[in-house]
Amino acid sequence: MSQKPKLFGADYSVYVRAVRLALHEKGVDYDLVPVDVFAASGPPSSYLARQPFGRIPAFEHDSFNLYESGAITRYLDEAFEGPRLQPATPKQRARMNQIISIADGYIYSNLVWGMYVELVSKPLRGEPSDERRVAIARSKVPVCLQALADLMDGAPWLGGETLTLADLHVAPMMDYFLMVPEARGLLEQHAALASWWQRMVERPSMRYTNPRREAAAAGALPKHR
Ligand SMILES: N[C@@H](CCC(=O)N[C@@H](CS)C(=O)NCC(=O)O)C(=O)O
Repeated sequence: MSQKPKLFGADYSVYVRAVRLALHEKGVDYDLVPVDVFAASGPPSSYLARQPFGRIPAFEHDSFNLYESGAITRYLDEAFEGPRLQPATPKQRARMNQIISIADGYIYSNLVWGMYVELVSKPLRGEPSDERRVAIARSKVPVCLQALADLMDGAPWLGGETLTLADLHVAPMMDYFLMVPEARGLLEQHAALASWWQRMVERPSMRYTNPRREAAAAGALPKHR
């Protein structure tokens, strides 16, 4: 019998959340093993055997070790029963993969780090924002949102007619971005994208993996990263 997968990481991480969303959408039970990469002392040195770059998440299933969230979610989709989270045709799959690359290449750096971390997380910690970094990110935000809206092309989900790994990869990043005061107005300039976000937040997987909900339940403040 297959063992319960283990996911190493922390609930505040957008990449850990993307994998958790895939696990929840597939209906796969798993253990979340805490690893805090932002701890003052850094991740435990033993963790580097799982993820040599010191990032979260890492994953283990039946003695098979894997890191890189995109590889993990694709593995989960193919190795486990449950709803398919990758489209059937090469073109639709390419579109899904394109959106995941856009998230990794442009959305994470600009919407999460350039906007959320600089304008929400740092001020909460009493640190000044890096205005140069904010200016660069601010100029890229409309490009990111327009690209997502264009690629949706009128479909309900980012990658087409059904929920895919692309939605699960982008949603945790969008969640942080939307904590920036100006973000909601920017999103609402794209009606299809705003409707997509509404559909996403209503999913039980999104509610269950909400780091603010988990932090509140534990009586702590979220770490905001
Ligand atoms: N390409 C990696 C990215 C993972 C990643 O950047 N995780 C962040 C947390 S969301 C992290 O571990 N950051 C620690 C650091 O930058 O030192 C993946 O897809 O798994």
